[in-house]
Amino acid sequence: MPAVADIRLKVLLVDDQLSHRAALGAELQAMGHDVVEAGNAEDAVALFTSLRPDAVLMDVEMPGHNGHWAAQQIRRAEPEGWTPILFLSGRVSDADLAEGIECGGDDYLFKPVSPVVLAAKLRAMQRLCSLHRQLTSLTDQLRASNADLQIQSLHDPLTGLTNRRGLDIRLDEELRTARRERQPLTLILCDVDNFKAYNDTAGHLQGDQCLMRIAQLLGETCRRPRDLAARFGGEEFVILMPGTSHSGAMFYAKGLQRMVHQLALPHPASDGKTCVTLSGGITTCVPDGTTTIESLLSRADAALYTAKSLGRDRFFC
Ligand code: GH3
Ligand code: MG
Ligand code: MG
Ligand code: MG
Ligand code: MG
Repeated sequence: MPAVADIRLKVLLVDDQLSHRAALGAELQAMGHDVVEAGNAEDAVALFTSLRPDAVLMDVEMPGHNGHWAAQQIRRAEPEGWTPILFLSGRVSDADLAEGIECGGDDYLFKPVSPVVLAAKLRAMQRLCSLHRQLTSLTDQLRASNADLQIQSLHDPLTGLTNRRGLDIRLDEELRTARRERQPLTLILCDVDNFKAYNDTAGHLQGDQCLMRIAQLLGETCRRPRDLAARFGGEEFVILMPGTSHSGAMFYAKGLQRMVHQLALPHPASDGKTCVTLSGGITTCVPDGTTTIESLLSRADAALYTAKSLGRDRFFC
């Protein structure tokens, strides 16, 4: 535990009586703290918001709003944070103390307070404050790493594309939307042709590079915000295009085939071709109550099978 007494605090000192503020302010400064003074509850809240002190020493009885009100405003002003509020009051009954704590105070001291007690109480608050800061920073780290994990769990590490899990989630959403809005939905299942032979001749690492280039291209072709390129598994990819009709899908596929040709990734063992090619199965429909993710994928898979049977390097629907 660090020597918390050495930490210099910015203390907001709230009291309607100038003489109290002067005496307490001098004591706090003698302890090495910086002091900001407010003479009423409204000023206290305004100063708290603009100066963000490390601790608040708060009188209860003041003209206008009282210290309880100010404490409540301060708590509201920092829903995530926590600044220690110590009441220092001439109202010294048990009920007064209980009410002060109830209103958001962390401690309740009776006037007059000795400098020794005040210093000790502030030290206790510093300790809690530093624990609170540690907790906040741990919570922030946890939130950030959860967000990272969330992204990782929905993406494929090799290509960076959405993975099968992410695809399932999006497909489910887009299927519902298309059904509700009676809009067409296009799904294309793409498969790299003769990829086993590619791996066998060029090697698995080169195979990975090839998949990355294809994935990059697929990602680039999905220009509209709701289009999605996903790695379905192995050398298979899915393109999901909400709002795209049959003719739009065919137009896209032609363009994609041309771009894969332009990539001109040398394929040492493709039957009849010198470069890597893609085959694809396209399905477009306005989904109804019977359309499911499985039925869409199964239709695209059947079309892909036909594209392969017809000689590969083509898209079929
Ligand atoms: P077809 O034209 O009929 O699709 O033939 P194919 O050889 O592409 O299909 P097959 O299913 O026989 O082989 C797919 C190959 O893809 C086999 C597998 O090792 C390879 N593969 C799957 N995932 C990866 C990967 O992440 N990296 C590499 N390098 N290869 C992969
Ligand atoms: Mg007062
Ligand atoms: Mg395959
Ligand atoms: Mg293949
Ligand atoms: Mg195969």
